[in-house]
Amino acid sequence: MITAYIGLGANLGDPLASLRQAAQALSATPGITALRLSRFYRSAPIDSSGPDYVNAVAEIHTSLTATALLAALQHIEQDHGRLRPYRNAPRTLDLDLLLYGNQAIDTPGLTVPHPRMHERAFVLRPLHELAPALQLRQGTLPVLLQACSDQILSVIPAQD
Ligand code: A4P
Ligand code: MG
Repeated sequence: MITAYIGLGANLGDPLASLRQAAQALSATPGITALRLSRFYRSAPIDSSGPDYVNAVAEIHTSLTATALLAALQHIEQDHGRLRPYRNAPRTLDLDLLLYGNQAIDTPGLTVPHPRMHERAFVLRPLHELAPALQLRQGTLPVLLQACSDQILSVIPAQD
């Protein structure tokens, strides 16, 4: 079993509902167990456009290979009507494979750790909530969070 972290994001449609459904779909995927979900965060778009995003991170235990896990994420994205008109376009659901154990993967279709996660508060804050002691190649989560403290991010209250 590998511990993996998935970044969830959406800024079109009903983002909160999409993220909740995506977390349920992840839990229901064969080969994925023990899902722990962070709180939901509202965040201003980074290198992107449109309304604010809702973001969260999920920790899972999985027996799937990284490639099979990515395929499962893309399948869930498709179920949510994800269109890809251009890179970083607003989206109804984006599922990124952030970390897959401590493996480094660099193939044409998959780069892990996710190459931009260390500079994004909308990933680092929820990740820190789930795994405060986690270290990325670029540093500890608190140090990396300090470096992107200008990014606007707020916790969405649970009853929302
Ligand atoms: N791919 C390679 N590595 C991975 C990985 N680790 N996880 C490939 C997932 N996919 C990976 O992704 C394009 C291709 O990347 C996939 O076919 C897969 O084979 P995509 O999801 O179709 O395209 P994208 O989302 O436009 O690109 P990407 O790279 O996911 O974008 P980013 O960098 O993740 O940025 N601002 C806020 N506030 N919140 C957000 O969630 N998200 C983005 C997306 C930009 N700004 C944001 C947010
Ligand atoms: Mg993506």
